[in-house]
Amino acid sequence: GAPYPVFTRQEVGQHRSLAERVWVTYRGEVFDITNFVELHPGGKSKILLAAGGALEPFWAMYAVHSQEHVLEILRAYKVGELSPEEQSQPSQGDPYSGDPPRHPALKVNSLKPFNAEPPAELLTENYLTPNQLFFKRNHLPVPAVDPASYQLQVEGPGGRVLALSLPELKRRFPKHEVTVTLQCAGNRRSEMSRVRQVKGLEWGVAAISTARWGGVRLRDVLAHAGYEEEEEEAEEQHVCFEGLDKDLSGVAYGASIPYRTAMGREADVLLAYEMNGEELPRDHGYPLRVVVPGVVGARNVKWLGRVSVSREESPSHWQQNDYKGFSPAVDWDTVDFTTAPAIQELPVQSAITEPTPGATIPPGELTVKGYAWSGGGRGVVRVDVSLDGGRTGSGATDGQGAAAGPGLGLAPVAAHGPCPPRRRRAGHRLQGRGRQLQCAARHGGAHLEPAGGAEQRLAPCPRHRG
Ligand code: HEM
Ligand code: MTE
Ligand code: MO
Repeated sequence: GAPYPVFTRQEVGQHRSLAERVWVTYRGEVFDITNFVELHPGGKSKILLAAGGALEPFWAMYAVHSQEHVLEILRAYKVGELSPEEQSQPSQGDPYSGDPPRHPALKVNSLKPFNAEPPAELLTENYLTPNQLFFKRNHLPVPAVDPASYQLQVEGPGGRVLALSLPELKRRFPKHEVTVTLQCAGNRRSEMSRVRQVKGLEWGVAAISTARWGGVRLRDVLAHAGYEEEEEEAEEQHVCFEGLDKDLSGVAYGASIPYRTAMGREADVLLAYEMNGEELPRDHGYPLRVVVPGVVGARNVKWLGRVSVSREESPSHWQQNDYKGFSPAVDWDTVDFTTAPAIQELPVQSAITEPTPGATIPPGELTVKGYAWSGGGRGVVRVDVSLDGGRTGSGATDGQGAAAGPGLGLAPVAAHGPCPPRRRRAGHRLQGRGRQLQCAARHGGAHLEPAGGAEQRLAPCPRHRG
């Protein structure tokens, strides 16, 4: 076809609004994306940030764009090319280049931002997950915080702002320690997606981990700032948190929890500076993060910069337009986020971590390992393991499941179940994925069979059932 017209960066830079049309460059090509602005899944304001310039630094931040279907959209809007001498990119600098090193055992779901979980079978090796293996869920680059100049801002009643340095926090308030399990709302999404496609990171069963957190109590800090313990008939309020991790438009990660969760008499929400006896690692919020026992990971704001109390929940995207639950009848075209409350507690959760799906199981007694989590910071009362999809036998547990105390929950459970018939024959191998699992051996045996998404059950080999 006809060659495309050639433009300079300066010419592209004159198209920065809908009125002057919106142009962007990508890998030496020029695109007029005016007609796509309103259609952008990430919103109009985000896409306009790149108007008149290069997409690369933005797409480096939002890796969701490194997919063929995104490039296909872009191609349709091509209007020209940059002159060869202008094609060499001005050095952009990768916003993630300052991220900390990570443990190679982690299973990475997304590199930029970094999202990773431990291998399931390592998760149940320890009741407290080692810091390096603790799942990591970042929405943005890890901010580099200088502990010497760090100050936590706490907005008091009437708007007066209290600034607290790290040494001040540690000196002024008594240290508390709480063992808390964090679970990401997306934990096990890869299994949900087998039932119905859901949007988001494809987590396995290990976007959940437990640590002993050390720090100061949020209620002590808020009381110091002038807030009082919850009054019975008081209007509902929220404690809002802002992280120091910011997107390119300067918007910080944020979330909120109900005032009563923070200020109730029993409240043990922490501003943590220690994790499993070590200094809080950078990936987990160095130097200070919120830890809310029993509440979904998303509200446990890392790299905490600011705390305030408000009649409204946090205005953050992640409080308002994400981390909410809807009925199966709702899809991405019809969803109205204002109709659902923000997730705080998550429901009961349990998963088997060993054997893993598809594993070869040796003959003889089988040890099944997994975790059980009660939700809401309540203790685990009972763990049931069944070898036949729940039809019989729930006993057979001798797990350490009955963890007590606020915030406790993740209990590695070892269950020695009765072996299926003919267990003394050679081990069998399970083949295939999802519901197509087959027993390849000529004998019975137990294996993991995903049961409709949200849970896994231990079932006898289907060919040898009954
Ligand atoms: C999501 C296209 C520019 C931020 C998306 C998606 C597409 C898209 C197709 C959905 C991807 C998926 O879920 O599979 C484009 C195109 C752009 C552009 C064609 C330029 C011509 C930008 C810029 C920013 C941005 C400049 C940031 C400043 C986002 C975000 C999402 C997104 C945050 C995720 C939204 C969500 O998950 O709800 N974009 N984008 N985009 N985009 Fe863009
Ligand atoms: N806090 C900030 N500032 N930025 C974030 O991206 N991610 C949240 C929460 N706090 C996040 C954050 C989410 S969704 C989860 S599940 C937890 O942190 C994960 O905590 P972890 O990385 O310590 O496991
Ligand atoms: Mo999360």
